Amino acid sequence: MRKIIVLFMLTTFIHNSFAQFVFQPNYDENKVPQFVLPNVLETFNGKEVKTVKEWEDERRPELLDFFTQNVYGEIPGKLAITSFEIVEQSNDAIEGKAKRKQIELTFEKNGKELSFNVLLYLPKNVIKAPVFIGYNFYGNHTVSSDTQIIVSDAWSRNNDSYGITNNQLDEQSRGASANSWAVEKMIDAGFGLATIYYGEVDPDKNDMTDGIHSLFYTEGQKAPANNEWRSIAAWSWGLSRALDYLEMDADVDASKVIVFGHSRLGKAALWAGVTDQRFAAVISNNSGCGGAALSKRKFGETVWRINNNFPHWFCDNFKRYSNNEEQLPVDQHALLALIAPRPLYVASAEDDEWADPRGEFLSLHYATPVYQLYNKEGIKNIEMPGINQPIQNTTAYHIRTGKHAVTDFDWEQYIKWAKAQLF
Ligand code: GTR
Repeated sequence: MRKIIVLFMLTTFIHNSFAQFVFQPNYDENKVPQFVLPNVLETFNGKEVKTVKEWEDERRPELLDFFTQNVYGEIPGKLAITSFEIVEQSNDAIEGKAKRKQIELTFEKNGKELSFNVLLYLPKNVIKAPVFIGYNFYGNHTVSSDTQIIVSDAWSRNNDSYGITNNQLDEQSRGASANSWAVEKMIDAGFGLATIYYGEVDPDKNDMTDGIHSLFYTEGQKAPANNEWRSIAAWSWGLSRALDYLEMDADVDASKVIVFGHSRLGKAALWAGVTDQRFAAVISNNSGCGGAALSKRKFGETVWRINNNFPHWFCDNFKRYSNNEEQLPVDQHALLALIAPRPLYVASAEDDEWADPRGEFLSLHYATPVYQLYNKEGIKNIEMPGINQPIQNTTAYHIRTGKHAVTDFDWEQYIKWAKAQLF
């Protein structure tokens, strides 16, 4: 038996190393394969969709079902907030311009329990504030040097530059990602910020026994079924539950909550925006493969590579499309179209080839016909705009100079666009 296991592990290792070698990422536009992009306005049965009603009654549900069953995974039930507690609050945050609240949301099911914390900053001079909501990668205390932010004790990925070596967060990383969170700019513009450490909802590792999934398990179950959620859908679920809380907070205008995410958390933000239409607008920052980028271009990160490197992100059924993008009856432009008619911003970075900026742009371009059904202005031009030259309609796009990150430039655009779209 042992020999068989060793042999199996050895073959898997050789197979994976071989595949990593053979399937080198492509960064050459001339080597992008020819592909047919499914028409967002034609049903799987070939029926042309001409009205909002046909879109909402026929096409939208079948696309949503496809992405649920084959890409992000279905949530095997419902789970509302069992209780919440404002564990800390102050009227004197961000140079006295903001209120701060830290709210612990608790969920109970099948005798198990999970809690996660929302850090909320709200402008003091606004009665009911619109709010940007998004996850952070290394704990709420990293988004600002504010000494009152509680440090999470949840598992974290290690990161040398943050001084995280034993999967534990601590004081050392307080404020370490403040550059990615323009909190003061948001407050000055009249917006609040809600942020959550994603590791409290589901630790980002290939282990489906920790995090929120386990609350739904039947006895002895260790992993979700092939069509069920893994980490990305779990993170999206958490955003919706945080919105449930925001709906109860009298200081928040819950009809103006903009869901934001960077990279893997941009994938989660898009899926949250698709599955929960209460989010008033959606922002995808450098979300790449499995986010805004078209999979069929196979540029930079591919479906095979993402499923191989992060087997816990998408549902198991998505693995059928590893190195098999041709068989996908959808592409990510259809995911973006599911957000219509709500405002949607897709942003790329020039040096972030791994996330395929052109694929992100084209995806938004090809989602435009659905926005047009609602008489909303999408992105008609098939040519990408110049670097640092945002196009801001109901759908918006920019590609800025620099690398895979969230910068002040990005936030300045998001704030300006959100103001124009929501007020
Ligand atoms: C990369 C991954 C991307 C993106 C990124 C991130 O390793 O390949 O899909 O999600 O991580 O989240 O920073």
